[in-house]
Amino acid sequence: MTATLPEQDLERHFEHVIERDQRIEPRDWMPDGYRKTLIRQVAQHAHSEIIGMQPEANWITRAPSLRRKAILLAKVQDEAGHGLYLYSAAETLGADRTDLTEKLIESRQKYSSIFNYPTLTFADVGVIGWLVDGAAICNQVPLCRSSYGPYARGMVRICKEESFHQRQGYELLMTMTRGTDAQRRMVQNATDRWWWPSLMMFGPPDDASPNTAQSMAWKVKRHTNDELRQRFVDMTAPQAEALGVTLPDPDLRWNAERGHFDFGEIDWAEFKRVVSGHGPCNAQRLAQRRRAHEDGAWVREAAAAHAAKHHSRDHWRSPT
Ligand code: BYC
Repeated sequence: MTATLPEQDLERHFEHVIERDQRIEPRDWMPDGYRKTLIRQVAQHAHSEIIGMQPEANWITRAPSLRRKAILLAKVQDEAGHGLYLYSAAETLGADRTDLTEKLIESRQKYSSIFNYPTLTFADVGVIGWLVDGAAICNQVPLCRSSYGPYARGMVRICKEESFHQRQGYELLMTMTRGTDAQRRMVQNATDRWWWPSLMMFGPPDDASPNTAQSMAWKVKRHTNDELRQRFVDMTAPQAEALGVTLPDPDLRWNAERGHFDFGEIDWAEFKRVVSGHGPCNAQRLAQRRRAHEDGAWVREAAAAHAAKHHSRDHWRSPT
């Protein structure tokens, strides 16, 4: 739809597309707020994928076998790919990737709280696959129906890969829980440390979530933070039982009346601390990202010089 129509017609068309569950595409007119909220969410999501490579990459050099190393390398590489699709989706909204990267390394844009916790043993690799990728799937499958076309389409492939990641985590944990007592203790210890931060991935409770109502109205988000958190608990509690690990919540129990698991109070003060830059690994994660960016400067310069050379060659070759 061209931008020569009066603004109210464009807005009516936009609302009609949303109402009919169709997709907004990059060239369509969209309200500034819609564009802004998408850039915010997609950029944060992209940053999370890129920073999210670090906790697990910590174990690549110390994986216990060649097989586990190959699996972990492939998984971490997938996360890099997800980051790139998402930065590309943000670019279709007019964002500039260099600018987004700068905002991340200057702490002017967020990334997921979950990646500010340390990975202390190899069991953390399995628990991240099971819980963190499991939470990511719960949150991201509905985003395949997000109203913005490039984001929704990107999420389809990302979710396929995330569900593969979740299964690899679960498989690693099944192997470890069938192993020695020491291995079972490692799995339980990692579960104790990652459970509550995984619940925080879904964001603040609905009554403290400033963006949910508008994002739901625009169908950028399809469910509220609390709905998805509940879905995750319901999915994960039986998996914990099957694995033989205990989730560290004395209030976790099946509520037949609600048809859901009840669970305990989340420590929102901890969430706020981590999101505001004061978690156990925030400084380390950003320093590492900054270093990687600086070390990669020569690659970006070489790529730009190469592109410029080809551009000028193509220019001289083009027919007059
Ligand atoms: N950490 O109004 P709200 C992954 C921020 S998975 C940090 O509810 P919204 C991966 C929020 O941005 C992780 N910040 O916001 C998995 C907002 O701040 P601003 C990434 C958080 O957007 C495995 C403020 O708090 N997944 O990548 O409606 C391996 C108020 O929140 C968090 C995604 O990004 C948090 N946990 O809902 C490797 C999925 N929660 O911007 C990688 C896409 C909230 O107003 N994103 N905040 O300053 C979403 O679905 C939504 O953006 C959220 C938040 C549910 C996360």
